[in-house]
Amino acid sequence: MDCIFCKIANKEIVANIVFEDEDFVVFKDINPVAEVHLLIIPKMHIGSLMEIDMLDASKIKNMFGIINKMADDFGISSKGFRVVTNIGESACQSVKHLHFHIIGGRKFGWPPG
Ligand code: DGP
Repeated sequence: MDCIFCKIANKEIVANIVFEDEDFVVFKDINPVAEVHLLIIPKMHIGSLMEIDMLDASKIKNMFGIINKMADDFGISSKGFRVVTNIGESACQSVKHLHFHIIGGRKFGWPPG
């Protein structure tokens, strides 16, 4: 499968990886929209959140724990940060491999554009 995030997970292409365990990789987004802009992906190819059943509950819990740890480690948890996953065309999902954006370091507006 020609998936850029699978290639990052498999180290076939370079990314600025800031965390990795058996199931997940966290790396810096190539087009950051804030001072801190990370992406967490499962190493397994999952198309979007709509296919979350491919991950068992303990791994999903682990993933959110990693998100919180990243927010702590990058100093954005105290002031607040945003976790976003885009699903499908209307939401502008450009990479069809499940990823959560972890974004912080500035004040955000609501609703999002
Ligand atoms: P989304 O629109 O939710 O599918 O966001 C995909 C994000 O992935 C987007 O913010 C840019 C980022 N991205 C795409 N290709 C690469 C890449 O090769 N390396 C890195 N680090 N980020 C990428």
